[in-house]
Amino acid sequence: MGKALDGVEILDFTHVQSGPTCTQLLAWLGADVIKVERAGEGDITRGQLRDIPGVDSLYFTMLNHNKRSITIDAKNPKGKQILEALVKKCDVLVENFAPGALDRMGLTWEHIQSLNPRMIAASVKGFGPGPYEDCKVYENVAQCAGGSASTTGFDDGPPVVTGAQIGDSGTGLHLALGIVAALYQRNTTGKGQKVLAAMQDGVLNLCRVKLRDQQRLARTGVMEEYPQYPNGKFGDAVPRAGNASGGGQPGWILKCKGWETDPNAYIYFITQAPVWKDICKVIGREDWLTHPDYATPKARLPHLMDIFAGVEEWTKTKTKFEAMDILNEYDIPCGPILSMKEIAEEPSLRETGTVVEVDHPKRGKYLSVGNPIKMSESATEVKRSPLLGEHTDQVLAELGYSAQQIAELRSSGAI
Ligand code: CAO
Repeated sequence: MGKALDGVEILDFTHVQSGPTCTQLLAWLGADVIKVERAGEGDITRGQLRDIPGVDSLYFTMLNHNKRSITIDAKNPKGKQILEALVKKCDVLVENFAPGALDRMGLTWEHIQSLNPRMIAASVKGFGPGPYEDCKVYENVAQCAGGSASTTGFDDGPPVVTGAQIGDSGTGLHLALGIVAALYQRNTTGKGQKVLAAMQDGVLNLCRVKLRDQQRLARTGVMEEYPQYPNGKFGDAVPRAGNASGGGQPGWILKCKGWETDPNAYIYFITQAPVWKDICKVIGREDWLTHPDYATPKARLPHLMDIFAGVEEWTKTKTKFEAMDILNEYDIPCGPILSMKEIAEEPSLRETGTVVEVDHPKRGKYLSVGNPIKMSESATEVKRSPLLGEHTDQVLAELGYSAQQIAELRSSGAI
């Protein structure tokens, strides 16, 4: 079976997490992704957080599947020639260097266009144009600048960053969509274009509901589904909402049986209005059905924390999985707090290819997250990440370099 992006060639100048997430997705969709790295060291993540001495880290292997690796010194004149040959041949250049680094390599947008007017040049940067455009940015900086940290955590504590890599992987995902759209537009215009995904923008896009709430707060001074209502105080900015749902259906994280010793014995419980009767029945609080403080969604809003405390009396008597089974019988929305260990061991995720076991020549078998996007006519086969420079000779041969020329390039330090 063919792949959606068969025939698309990507010059992958990405490193660390945001850019590699993007090009890995494109590779999974069928693009030929040629990752350019510096000889000797390569992508810095190859050596970061290593669990096996001398072996590419899981950080690197889990972000660089299905790619080829070529080493080029982009600052060596002969290395530059190879890069330019790749720019002429490829459809897309993806990079996430610090601002200005690509220009300093000589690959300005004007030069790229002169070499290949069909080239799509896609970048992740920390910030878009503006006061911080020259800043280097990592994940948590983006979470803080994009509105996530100020709205995450509890009201009585400091801002908190989330474990989901919304700044890096989230922005890589945004960039991939931009690239695919630019490829589609090129079908009619015949021209490439620049695609920019700034991490601050990507995080803010994922925090869209909080900008919604900012405006609600400005208008009404209160948000009734937030835990600050009715007894706490609202200031002039969206507060941290703990585990409140963020939507129209109030929810909270509740303890389950075993919570005293298991840090993940919890369930997310949503008091969806249409199943309120069933909730009361299941937890043995049918008195709530006629109680004026609990009978309607509006009446319940000032009492949400009492309600969750009441439901928790019930969830504490069940394991999170027992509670799930019972609640699902009544279509009561809920979700177990799953640990990474539980996720790694979950058979259904293995069956769908969401969690995959990959074999690597140096590290042996390891687990990775497969392609979360499932396409009926473009199935993803997860292939191990390349060793540093594993495909240098192959890619150069495809560009027309002879074995002798490749040997000369190697001895000159260009590759
Ligand atoms: N040959 C020669 N030089 C190379 C090269 C190659 N193959 N690959 C990279 N380089 C050079 C670059 O040209 C640059 O050199 P100059 O600064 O002298 O022009 C240098 O390596 C370092 O690049 P960098 O500044 O991007 O790397 P850094 O480690 O200092 O910064 C990061 C890393 C992530 C902070 C920065 O790249 C950045 O802000 N990127 C944009 C935002 C982003 O993607 N952040 C998320 C990263 S994932 O958490």
